Amino acid sequence: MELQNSLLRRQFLKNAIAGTVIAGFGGGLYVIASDSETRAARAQRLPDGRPRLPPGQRVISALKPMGGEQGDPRPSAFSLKVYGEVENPIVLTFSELVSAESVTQRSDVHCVTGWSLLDAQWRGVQLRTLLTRAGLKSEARHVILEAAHGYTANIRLVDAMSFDSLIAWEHDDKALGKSHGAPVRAVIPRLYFWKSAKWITGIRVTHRDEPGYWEVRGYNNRADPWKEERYA
Ligand SMILES: Nc1nc2c(c(=O)[nH]1)N[C@H]1C(S)=C(S)[C@@H](COP(=O)(O)O)O[C@H]1N2
Ligand SMILES: [Mo]
Repeated sequence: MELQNSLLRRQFLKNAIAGTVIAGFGGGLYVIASDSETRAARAQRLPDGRPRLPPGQRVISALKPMGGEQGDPRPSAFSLKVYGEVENPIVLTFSELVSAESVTQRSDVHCVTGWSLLDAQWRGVQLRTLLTRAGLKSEARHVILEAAHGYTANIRLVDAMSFDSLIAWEHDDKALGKSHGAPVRAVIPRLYFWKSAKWITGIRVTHRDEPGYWEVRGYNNRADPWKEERYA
């Protein structure tokens, strides 16, 4: 079943690159935005000189639900642990999380299946704010994002500490939808979107790396879209 899922995703990617305009994955059909938006994004540059649109990506016009086993969406049921290689492990309720120093940021989303969403707006707290509050130990090297039903995504500490890595509860001025991770998800814009764990429950800091849900199923451990690190 997992293998089949992987193969489907690969096929989807080939079709997306070949220019199929309607694609089905994760329970939905959607139209890939016009080629002109894709061309425009490809011509833009990020402040560090990289093209805005990573190779092999096409622009779509709204965030698409990509599936996954949903967690409990009620804020009252939410709790987030920050633990592992930290000096002071913390547990936050929803109201404690949203009263932390929150930020509103726009960032682009890049899905390994070949779609990108430009200028998604997120409200959340920087992951680095939470990690700094818990106090990183000198052994800390990796962060394991833990979610409902055992989903995990591993990211390197440097990616976790990036200014644009967020723990978010709003997308485009609305509370996250159930299928998009309600009440709270991670948003790690520098990496393919599978690293952005929905229905997040824990942030575990480790010394050793621990490949996550997709990483043990053939996806790349680092997942840098500009290097097309799609598969292992
Ligand atoms: N908990 C959890 N988070 C997850 C997933 C999942 O299955 N479970 N899927 C990932 C994948 S593969 C993608 S592409 C994005 C999709 O997010 P979206 O449904 O909001 O577009 O969420 C990621 N986060
Ligand atoms: Mo994905």
